[in-house]
Amino acid sequence: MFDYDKAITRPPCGTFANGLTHGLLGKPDIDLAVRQHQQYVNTLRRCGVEVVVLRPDNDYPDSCFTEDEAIVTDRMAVIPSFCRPSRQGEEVRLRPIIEVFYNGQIEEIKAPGTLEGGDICRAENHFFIGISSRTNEEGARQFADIASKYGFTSDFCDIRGIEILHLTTGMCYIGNNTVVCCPAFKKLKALSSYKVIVTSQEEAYAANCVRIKDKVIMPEGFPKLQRKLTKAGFDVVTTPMSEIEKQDGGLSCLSIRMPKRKI
Ligand code: CIR
Repeated sequence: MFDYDKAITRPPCGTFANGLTHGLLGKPDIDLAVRQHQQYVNTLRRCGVEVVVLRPDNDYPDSCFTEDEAIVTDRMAVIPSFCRPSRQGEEVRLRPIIEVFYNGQIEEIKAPGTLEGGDICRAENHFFIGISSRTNEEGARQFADIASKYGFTSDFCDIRGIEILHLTTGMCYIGNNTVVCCPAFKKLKALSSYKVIVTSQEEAYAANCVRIKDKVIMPEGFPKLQRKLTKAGFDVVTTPMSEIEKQDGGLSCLSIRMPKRKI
């Protein structure tokens, strides 16, 4: 599942600092955010992925977080449904690009369902579906139904009592039946059959990493997790994320990773 072909990204735009954020880390430096995004794109390329870089879109301050705008697999693509007005419409702007690759196998989350791509975490033929402040039970149920139509199983992970934005903010699947997660997620029932690498509390942000082919990309500056992953046999590369973090974005949020199509 990590043999991605392409990734779709969009650089932070001029209105990036007006996006949604809990704001605890201060205002982002937009020029630095754009440079960090460029480094992220270069890292994806070094991992062997062809990267599509879209034009920045000032109408949508959070539009660099493309992960939220579509969920894609080798079998189908799903167009999500944003609940926050400032993000509603991002998925419409992205859809023509998804259609180029997924003509005929595009599904949609429909109102009153809401769902954002950041609440979907794939582990082989299984999906963890976060129920969060952005993804409601109806949206999660619709996604599970779509997934099952294409041969995937799924589990719901209710993270509403946890101070975290999306499911992928706090966990990722990196292969070999292994999940990386933040301390608050370690008791999630859905993880009970996985090998779980838990970050320390001060490194919780780094739980959002991305496996591409034989590499795991993680944010720069989290040495404890880097050591744990290396010790577990993963080939780790890092990239700076400080300005993206200020807008509540993690490493996975900056791209839609497209596996090779089998159909
Ligand atoms: C938002 O609050 O929607 C953005 N500022 C951050 C989105 C991060 N995306 C993600 O976790 N998948």
